[in-house]
Amino acid sequence: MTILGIDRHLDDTDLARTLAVDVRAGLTATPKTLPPKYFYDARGSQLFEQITRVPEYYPTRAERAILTAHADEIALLAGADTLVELGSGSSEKTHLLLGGMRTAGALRRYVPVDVSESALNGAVKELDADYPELDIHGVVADIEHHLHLLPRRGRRLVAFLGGTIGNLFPSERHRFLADVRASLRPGDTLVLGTDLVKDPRRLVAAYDDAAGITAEFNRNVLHVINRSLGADFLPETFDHVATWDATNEWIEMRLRAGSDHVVRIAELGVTVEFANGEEIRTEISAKFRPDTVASELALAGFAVRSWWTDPDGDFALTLATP
Ligand code: AVJ
Repeated sequence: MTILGIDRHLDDTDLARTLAVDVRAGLTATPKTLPPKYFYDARGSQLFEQITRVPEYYPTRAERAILTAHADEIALLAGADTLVELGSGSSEKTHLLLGGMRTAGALRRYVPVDVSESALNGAVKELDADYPELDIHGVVADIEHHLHLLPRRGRRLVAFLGGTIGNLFPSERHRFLADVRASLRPGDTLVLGTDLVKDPRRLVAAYDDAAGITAEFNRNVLHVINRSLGADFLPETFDHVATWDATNEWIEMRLRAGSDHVVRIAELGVTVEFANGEEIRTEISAKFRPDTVASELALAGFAVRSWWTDPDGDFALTLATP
């Protein structure tokens, strides 16, 4: 493995500034909201790893099953020598894709893209011994803003896995897919992971596990705001709420205040009033139908080449080309 270095399009000051802007906007709005991207500090990332192992949270296992069965086929169809991974989460999935690309004979380069440099370093370390032939070119970037800055070398397979696209609202999703499309050239390929609509009881359980890990993950965003912006939230006084919105076909996570109270956010010079029972929306996680995945990709200028689900039909991977 050769580490080619890291491109930084974002630093801690940028992150602190966007957090401040987003928190001010979200907590002074009615109803109150917070963006899901701030769950993932070191503790939040650890809690998410734990979520992927609770019995109720099927998406990670389902996506892994698809990759285990079809990574070689995906690699052959893509014919890529470069894997670009947007939000380079778990190295295990990366491993399956890189393995497929190696079997296909073309593997040269891995480009993990993440807002967190420590997440990038983690991803690189995990792959160290296994892929001596690999050049690694890390990119610290916000995938909602910096897609045009991605390295252009090689024939690329761009992976956006985990169902994270479901965290975007439909209009944001369209813009994101159109931006990905604009950043690709002929010969490049997108592989997109999407969670699928299913029995609402299973969906709600996946976002409200009995062990309470998702609840703690949800409250973690308040710990992040306390630490980063000098706020005095009492996270444990907020209840975790997960509901299925049948109209929009998304899971909504919220935090519900347990009393009338006021929170001070020192670094914003802001106080926020909560009524007992008032909720902050912290995440949507949209679920898809096979035909909506295809039509949204088509609307963004992609042609769908192939798609796969796990044996239970819970999750889908779609291969699309510009
Ligand atoms: C990592 C964004 C795909 O939406 O299912 C897990 C995050 N939130 N449990 C998802 C999450 C609550 C997860 N993604």
